[in-house]
Amino acid sequence: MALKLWGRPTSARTQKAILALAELGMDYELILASGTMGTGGHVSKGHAPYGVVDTDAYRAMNPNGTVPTIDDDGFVLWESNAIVAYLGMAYDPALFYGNDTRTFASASRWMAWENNQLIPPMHELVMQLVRLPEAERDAAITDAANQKLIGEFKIVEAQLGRTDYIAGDRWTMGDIPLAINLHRWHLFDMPGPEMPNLARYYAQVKARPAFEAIADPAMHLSG
Ligand SMILES: N[C@@H](CCC(=O)N[C@@H](CS)C(=O)NCC(=O)O)C(=O)O
Repeated sequence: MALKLWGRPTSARTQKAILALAELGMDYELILASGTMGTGGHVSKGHAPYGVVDTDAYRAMNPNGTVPTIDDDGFVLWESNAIVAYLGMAYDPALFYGNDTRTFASASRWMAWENNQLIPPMHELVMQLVRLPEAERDAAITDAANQKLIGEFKIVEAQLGRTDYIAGDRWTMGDIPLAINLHRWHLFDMPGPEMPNLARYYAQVKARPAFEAIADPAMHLSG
């Protein structure tokens, strides 16, 4: 039975699962689910959401009512970074972390960092730039979120001066969340300082065949 993934293609966290599955070359069934977005766009603009997340059956799997959630042959899991780590450990530990405990720990550290440091300002940006109705947008909030993001990307820039990828000199699962956030930020075309290591890294992660699964600008700019 193919793995089931509940989520929406415009969700950066759902995209982590999509990119991980593409890296693994796995087939899966995507079930559209969301309380905030649907085919037309965001609920703040009056569009109907995909739904599903408020049903009893979904809440029994994921009491948060958020996406993504997976069901892999009866094993249900939510939390996007846990999903990425699970898929790697279950299906290709060599690819995802060199089958090495310290590489796993280092990649996990950058995934937790992404959840804590990158996602909050990135969420602010996506709301201000694409999801909210124009009348509800605030240039000062956009600018503050971009400045916060630049500060975080400078930490990545310094790390990438020491290593080719975020958790060492080889690609790991730690590059999955970072690549998605970086791609989204480039598509937003926000002002920022020159960060040559980050630019080099963005070209590297974009060149991976699996990147195609999350490359479509519509997955990042639709609101
Ligand atoms: N920490 C959770 C957060 C999950 C989360 O907030 N997901 C967002 C999408 S990126 C969501 O469900 N938004 C509301 C919705 O689409 O209904 C994770 O990483 O999976």
